[in-house]
Amino acid sequence: MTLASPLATRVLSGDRRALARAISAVEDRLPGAAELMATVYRRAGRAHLTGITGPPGVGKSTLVHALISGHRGRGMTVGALCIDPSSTISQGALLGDRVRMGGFHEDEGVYIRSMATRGTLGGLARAAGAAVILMDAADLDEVLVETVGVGQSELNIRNAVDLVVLVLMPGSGDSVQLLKAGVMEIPDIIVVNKRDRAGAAELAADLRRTPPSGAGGAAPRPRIILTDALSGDGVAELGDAISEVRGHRTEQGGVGAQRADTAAAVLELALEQVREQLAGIVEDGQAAALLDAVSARRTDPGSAAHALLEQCFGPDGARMATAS
Ligand SMILES: Nc1nc2c(ncn2[C@@H]2O[C@H](COP(=O)(O)OP(=O)(O)OP(=O)(O)O)[C@@H](O)[C@H]2O)c(=O)[nH]1
Ligand SMILES: [Mg+2]
Repeated sequence: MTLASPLATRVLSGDRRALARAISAVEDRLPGAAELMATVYRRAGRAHLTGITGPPGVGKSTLVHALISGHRGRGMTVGALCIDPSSTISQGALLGDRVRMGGFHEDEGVYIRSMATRGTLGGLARAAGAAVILMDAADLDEVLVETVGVGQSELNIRNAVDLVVLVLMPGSGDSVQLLKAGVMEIPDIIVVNKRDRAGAAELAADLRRTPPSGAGGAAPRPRIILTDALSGDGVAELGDAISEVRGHRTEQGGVGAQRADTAAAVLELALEQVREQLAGIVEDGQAAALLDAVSARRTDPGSAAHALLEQCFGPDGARMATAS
């Protein structure tokens, strides 16, 4: 028996130290991590999962802190996952400090975790997705996931959460342009934080006037909420908006929508695994001769790609991958 079984039992019973170990096991890809995930997944699906994203410094962590307080006030247990794709510092030193130091460290009802890049962005997304499932399975009522992100470079957490809140502030003009241009995925809710600062009302009016276009297709207009995360002004309204959107989602999101979400999540994981395996072959130098052949124009990139797939998955796997 590997580490999976006893650890899974402890995670499912709400043991926070077991949860921490389980997330590390997934991050480090320890033997048994996949089995652990397979076991806990069956028991997850009860928590409310909310993504909080936006450009650096707009007040995401402060807002997460305020939301945690609100949830605790209603007796909910809360998990917060703070992800920083730009940092490679692991566990704590920098990340999520604003939340971590916010006085929750002695509260058993709050579990806070930070995650930084260890390998690829896809690898981080995979680990984050798994951490969310573990926190959900560990009997936390609300799970908040903070990620830095603007436009297409953002770490895609949409598949890991039920809904996404984009946080902006007056002066974060670039991201507003990206949103309008349809470069950025349309969030469910847009928060104009730092409403105490000049330009907040104008930004909100601007967003209302010109709704984001593109990426989301027929997606409904996002709700726009103004907050001051430091004073807590507007945070209750944000909490209500999150509940409402979630309610709608549950009513409308039939099996079809759920299957589409599941398909996206599974596809992303599969692609990440394929990507990692292929990259491993290239990085190990096992494909050096092949790459040299392309450089010397003895073979073309398409044929080389097929040969690489063959090297990784054997002739049958490669044939399936390039059949279409
Ligand atoms: N005036 C004002 N300042 C705020 C507000 N919310 C957050 N801040 C301040 O803005 C700064 C950044 O806040 P954070 O919560 O760390 O922002 P963040 O988006 O999590 O930042 P990163 O995680 O580094 O991307 C801090 O100095 C906060 O105190 C607000 O509503 N009004
Ligand atoms: Mg932050």
